[in-house]
Amino acid sequence: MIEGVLLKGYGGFYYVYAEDRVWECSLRGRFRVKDQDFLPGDRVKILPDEENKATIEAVEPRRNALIRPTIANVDQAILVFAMTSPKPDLNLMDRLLVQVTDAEIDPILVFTKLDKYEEDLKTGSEELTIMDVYRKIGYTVFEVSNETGQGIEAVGAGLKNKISVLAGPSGAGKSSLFNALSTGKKLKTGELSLKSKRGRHTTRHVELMVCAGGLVADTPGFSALFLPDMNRLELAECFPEFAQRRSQCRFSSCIHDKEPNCAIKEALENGEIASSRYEHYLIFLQEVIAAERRY
Ligand SMILES: Nc1nc2c(ncn2[C@@H]2O[C@H](COP(=O)(O)OP(=O)(O)OP(=O)(O)O)[C@@H](O)[C@H]2O)c(=O)[nH]1
Ligand SMILES: [Mg+2]
Ligand SMILES: [Zn+2]
Repeated sequence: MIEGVLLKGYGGFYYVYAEDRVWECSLRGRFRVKDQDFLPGDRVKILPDEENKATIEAVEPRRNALIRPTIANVDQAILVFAMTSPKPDLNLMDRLLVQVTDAEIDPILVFTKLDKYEEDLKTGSEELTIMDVYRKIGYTVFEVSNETGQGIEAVGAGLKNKISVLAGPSGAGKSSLFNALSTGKKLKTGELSLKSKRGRHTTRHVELMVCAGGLVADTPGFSALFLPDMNRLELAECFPEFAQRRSQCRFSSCIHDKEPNCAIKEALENGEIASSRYEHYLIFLQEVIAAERRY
């Protein structure tokens, strides 16, 4: 038996990546009754029979599972935002960071359209300093051009042997990044076409794809997000620059809003915490408090 990762289920078959190839698998009888339980990202054991065909014999317990997109065992989320056209929506970026951190998934920030941004600068556009703000907090930040390939290799180096999900607003360059990362080795996939002979398909299939030595899922863009169920203290935990300073607040229950002697507000006034981050924190805090009241 060999170990692999489920890429997708489609048309009654499951496609599993193992030993550097994709296997078309069917389920052992005992799995068949609960086959909706399989998600892309599930770690499975398969038994090959003929060439490229196998049966799934066992599935490991999941480490985590995202709801949208539905993928299990996600190691990292690559949050993709354009540096220009469109300008990054920092509220959405901070929201995504909260969601990902709350799910205990590592966030990576990739700023795209570096080529366009550099062109903009020549015509006197304002410099974008936000990348350094996020670097200073401790996030992993990349600046890339999917057009010229600048910075792409560095992003690819972090994908090896991991399950990654691309997320971010529409037009940010997620699919372009995926393509830029995929150049080079093309994998033999056999029957992996998503075109169904049985007619139109409205659901967009979630699938993992082999990319830069790891597995990556592209997702459609979105413009709004709701925060996960969390309490106010958990929210502050999702802001690393707050979490580091929290013990210096006068009250241990401080939510860094109206309380006196708050270390977060002091850091804000000293310019050690970015005002956009604190502003978004307050917006999210109101949402979390409103949600708490509903229960
Ligand atoms: N100049 C430049 N254009 C880019 C870059 N990355 C993406 N684009 C362009 O931006 C547009 C949107 O790119 P996509 O990759 O489709 O964006 P997406 O995030 O996948 O968008 P959705 O699938 O709608 O969520 C396309 O016209 C790309 O050619 C880049 O690094 N530089
Ligand atoms: Mg896309
Ligand atoms: Zn405080």
